[in-house]
Amino acid sequence: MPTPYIRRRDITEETFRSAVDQAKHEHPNGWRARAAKILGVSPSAIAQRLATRPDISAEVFPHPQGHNVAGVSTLYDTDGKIVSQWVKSKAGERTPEQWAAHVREAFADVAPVKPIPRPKAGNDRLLTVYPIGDHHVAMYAWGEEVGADYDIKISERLLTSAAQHLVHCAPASDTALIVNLGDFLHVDNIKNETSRSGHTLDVDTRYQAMIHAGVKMLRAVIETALSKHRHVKVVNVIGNHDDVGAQWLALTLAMMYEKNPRVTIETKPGKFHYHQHGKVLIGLTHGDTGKPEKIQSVMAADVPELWGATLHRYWMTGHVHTRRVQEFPGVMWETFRTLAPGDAWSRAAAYRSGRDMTAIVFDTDHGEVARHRFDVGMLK
Ligand SMILES: [Mn+2]
Repeated sequence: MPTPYIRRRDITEETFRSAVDQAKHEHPNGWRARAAKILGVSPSAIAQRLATRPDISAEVFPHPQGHNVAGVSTLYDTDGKIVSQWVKSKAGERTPEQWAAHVREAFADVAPVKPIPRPKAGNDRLLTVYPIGDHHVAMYAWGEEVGADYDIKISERLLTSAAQHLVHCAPASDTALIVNLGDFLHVDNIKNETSRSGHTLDVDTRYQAMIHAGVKMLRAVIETALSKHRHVKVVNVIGNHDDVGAQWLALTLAMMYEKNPRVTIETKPGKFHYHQHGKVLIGLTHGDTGKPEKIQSVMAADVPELWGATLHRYWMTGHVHTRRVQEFPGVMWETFRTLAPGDAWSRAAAYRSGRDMTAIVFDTDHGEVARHRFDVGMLK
């Protein structure tokens, strides 16, 4: 009776392995023929199948160490018993299965990038702005001296927690604007100084540790925002602590997200940035280059067309680590607090401020319509 033809790929690895085990148990000397019977295939199909399985073929076809079985020729008698067999082996060549195992091993500790699905619903009338006040990553503060500890780890926990809370509270506005208001990085060179004034700073601790943590934190904020908002725009404002750092930070993020159509990283040079949302115009600058009285009219001078096309205009600034809101003709000025505590220098200079981060929601026609706040105390 002819053996029914079964394609080798129709037999699962599990079925094949268990048939081989059963056959070896029942007929230790004629197990290949027995396995062929169990599976309803020809004995040569078993031999071919074994040749594709280096782990099993290593057990059954003796061959030199470091070689792989490249092929097997078997001569059977009329009872299905093996009369003779050629085992062909090849040195050094890896099977596809071995390559796959090597690749798996090499990438074992790399966490897979999870694509963040585009939110299904979105409100195109709304814009949510997440201003990040002077975060001073790598600033060191000694709690006993200034009232609260601060280092790289604490700064990361604070910012990622605040972002998660605020994104959770925010409406599903189509667009999110994440604004690093400047002084995101505490030091600007390996001498632990600012670039312009050369102030010596209290630092935790190495430049490379700071930039690793800084990029990681901003990435976490962006990706949290992507879970709620269809489009995320990021502006990195240059501060007086990160004249140089803010520039490479923007380029780094721009390259990181260049293939993601849902993320826009502003790379326009200069210290003043503008974002229009319907009748809303938002100006962004650190605030170290002039008092609000001087800067407020810069908006009309820089972007007269946008000034003319809008009704609700806002400046968002950092630098002073304290909340101040001031209304000028045609534009509001606001400075934001920071999540970071004061360092020894600012405490000695008698600066005292609350610590928080906010998310502000704007409507295309009516300007600011809602505001959410994360207080540092909420972390505990
Ligand atoms: Mn500053």
